[in-house]
Amino acid sequence: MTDDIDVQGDEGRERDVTALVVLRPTATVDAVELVAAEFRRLGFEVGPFLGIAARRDDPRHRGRGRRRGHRASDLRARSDGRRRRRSHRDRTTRRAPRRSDVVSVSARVDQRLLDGPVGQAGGLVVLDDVVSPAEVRQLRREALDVGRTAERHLGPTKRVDAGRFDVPGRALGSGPGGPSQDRTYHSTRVISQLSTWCGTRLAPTGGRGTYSYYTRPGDHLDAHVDIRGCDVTLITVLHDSTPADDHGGSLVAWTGELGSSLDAVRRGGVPASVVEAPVGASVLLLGGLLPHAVLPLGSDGGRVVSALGYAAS
Ligand SMILES: O=C(O)CCC(=O)C(=O)O
Repeated sequence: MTDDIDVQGDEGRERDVTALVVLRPTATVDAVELVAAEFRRLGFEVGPFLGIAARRDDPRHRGRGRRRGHRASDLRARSDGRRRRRSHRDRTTRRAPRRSDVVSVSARVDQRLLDGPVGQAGGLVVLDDVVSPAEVRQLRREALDVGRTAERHLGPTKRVDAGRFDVPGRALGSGPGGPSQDRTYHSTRVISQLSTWCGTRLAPTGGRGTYSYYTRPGDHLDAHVDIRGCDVTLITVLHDSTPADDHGGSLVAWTGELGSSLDAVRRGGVPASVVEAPVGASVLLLGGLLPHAVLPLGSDGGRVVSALGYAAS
């Protein structure tokens, strides 16, 4: 994500900070939405997008920008470091943002995911061969290391749209991946296998994944779907010392609510399935479409996972 986008800060007034998101020609609409979601998470109010350009290679938009006098270079920083100053005419003639562009791109991708093998299986599958036992050992070693400095994340659910802009309530430790996880995350073999499972092309959402640590009684992640730009998630279980007869700390998913708003799940009464994934196995889920959660950990044991997000196209 950071490779795709420049964010130019502008100090503004003390409580009125503005930021201009500048697309590189290869940035996707989902990447813009991901940045917007991150700003919302940080407590900023995000106004309407000033302009959204589809990828230059998107056939729907081929030639359009040129006819209108817009070039990809209008939307990116100049390589010599100077910023192009937009003329008054640019500002008044730039195509107005169309929410429908975003919705239609996302809807088509969502449909491809729903039609793919994982979608047809209810939104998730448990795989025991996509991450090899040797890779799992390396991830586990790295996770133990990162765990020493993992940050605690605590907070209640913040509802925004009963969907991908919501912030789920949580209590867990989290830390960034390292070289071992990076290798798995960006492995062309892994990406190609996951893409086949999902029935559409995937690419890492960002440069790095994370490790999550459910280690204290009550640690959990409330019902949510993953943020925009993170359409598919690969959760690899690296450690699980919770009692076999206790679902605390387990991943659960509302497969009957695939593609639905979170409100129904939050009202309660909708059955969830506990995902049985032993240590070493990976859960591949359509995290942007499938409501899921981690149940509060009981008083014994803990669970550590590697979490990798992928954008679908
Ligand atoms: O820990 C898990 O099994 C799931 C984590 C999760 O839901 C997420 O990272 O979005």
